Amino acid sequence: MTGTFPAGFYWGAATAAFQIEGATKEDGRGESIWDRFAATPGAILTGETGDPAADSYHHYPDDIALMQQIGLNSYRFSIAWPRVVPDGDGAVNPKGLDYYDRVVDALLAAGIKPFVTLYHWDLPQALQDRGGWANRATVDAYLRYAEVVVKRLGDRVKQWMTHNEPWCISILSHELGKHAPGLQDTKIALQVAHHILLSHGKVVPIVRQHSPNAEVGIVLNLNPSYPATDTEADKRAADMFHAKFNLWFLDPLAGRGYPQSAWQDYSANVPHIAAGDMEAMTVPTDFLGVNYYSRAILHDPKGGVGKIVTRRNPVNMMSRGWDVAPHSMVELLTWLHKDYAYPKLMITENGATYDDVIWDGQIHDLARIDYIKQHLKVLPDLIASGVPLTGYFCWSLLDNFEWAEGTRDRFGLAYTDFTTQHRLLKDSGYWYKRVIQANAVVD
Ligand code: IFM
Repeated sequence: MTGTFPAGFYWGAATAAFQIEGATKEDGRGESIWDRFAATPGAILTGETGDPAADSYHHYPDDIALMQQIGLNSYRFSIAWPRVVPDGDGAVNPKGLDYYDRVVDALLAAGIKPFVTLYHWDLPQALQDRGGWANRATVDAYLRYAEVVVKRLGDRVKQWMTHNEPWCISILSHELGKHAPGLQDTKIALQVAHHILLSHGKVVPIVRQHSPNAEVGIVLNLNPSYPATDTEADKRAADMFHAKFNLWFLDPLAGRGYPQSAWQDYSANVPHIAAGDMEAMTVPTDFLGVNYYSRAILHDPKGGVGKIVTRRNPVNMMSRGWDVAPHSMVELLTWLHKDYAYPKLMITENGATYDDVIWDGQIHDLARIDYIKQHLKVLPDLIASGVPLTGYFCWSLLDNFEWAEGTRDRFGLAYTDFTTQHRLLKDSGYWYKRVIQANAVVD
C-alpha cells in the first residue's frame, strides 16, 4: 500500500507528569515550581492548579485502558522529580518510585512500550529556592535524581528522554515569565539553557550505565521561521528567531557551539561556560525527539530595531492561534536529517487544541483529525526519501492541565471530564486507532 509506515513504527501518544497526575500532596510528593507558580494569582488563565488535573495518579489504569482501546504500541510520559526526591536533592521517596514502577509494569503487561522523559518542567521548589536551573548545583542534583530513576526502571524502560523542550524550560519560563518559575531575566534564562544542555550531556552516560541496551535522546521544540515579506528587516528577524529558537539548542548539542549571530545579539547576557561544558553536551545520542506544532512568520515593522512579531495565518489555525503548516514540518525534518544526521528522529509531540463539544455522548473533533491527518500524510514519503523517522507521538493522550492555559486548551485524543474524571474517546481517537491498525493514513 502506498503511504504505509515501516514495520515497527512507534505509534504513540504523549503526556507529562504535572499535566495529568494531580495528587500533588499525596504519598510524600514534594512541592514543585509548578505548584508554586499555579498558586500565584493570575498565573493560570483559569485559576486552576495541578490538582486534580486528570488525576492519573489514581486513574492510570483507565489511561492504559484508553491506550489499549486506541491500539497504541508506545506511550511517552514523564517522571515527577518531586515525587521521587521531594526536596530535589535529599532522601528518595519510595512511594513515588513505586508509583512509576506500577505504571511501567502495567504498560508492559498491556503490550505498550514506555518512553520516559526524565524532566518535563516540574523542578522541586526546594531547588528553585537555591537558584533553580541557573545554579550549577541543580545539574548535579538532576544527575542524582536521574540515576535513582534509571536504576529502578532501567531494566524495563529502554527509551529515555533527558529533557523536554529546553527553550520552554529556559526562555519561556525565565525570560518571558509565562511558565514557572515566572522570571523575566534574559541572563538567567540563558544560564538555565546552558545548564539544561550540560545536564543532558552528563546524564546520557548514566542512563546507558543503568539501562543496558537503552536508547536515549533529548526532545526539542523546533519552530521553522519565515520572513513575512521580502524586506531585509523581515529576513533578519526570521534569521534571528531561527538562531535563538532552534540553533541555540541544536548547535551546541552537535558540537558547533552557540550560534554567533544570537551570541552577539545577547551581548552581556550570554551564559557563563565552564571548561569542558561544550564537550560534555555533545555526547552522542540515539535519536532526536522533535516536538512540532506550527511555524513562525516574522515581521519587523521598525526595520531591524523594532520588536519581532510573529504573524500567523488567520484562516487555517487551531483555537490557540497556531497555524497549521505540515509542509513546514517536512522542511524541518528534511533539514534536520541533512544538517545534523541523527541516527533516528521521532516526532515526540504533534497535535492540536480545538473547542470540543460533546454531542449525544460523542465528540466529533473533525478539525483535530484533519490536523493530525495532514501531518501524518506527509511522513511516508519523507521516510522513503531517507529521513530515519521511527515514531509519531500524538499530543496528547487525553485532555489535561495545559500549563498557563489551565484546562481551557484541550489537546486530547480522549476528552477528560475534570469533575468526574471520566474519559471519553473522541472521534480523533477512533480515527487514530484505524490508522494504527492499517499502519497507514486512512480517511
Ligand atoms: O502541553 C504542552 C507540552 O507539555 C509540551 N509541548 C507543547 C504542549 C502543548 O502546548
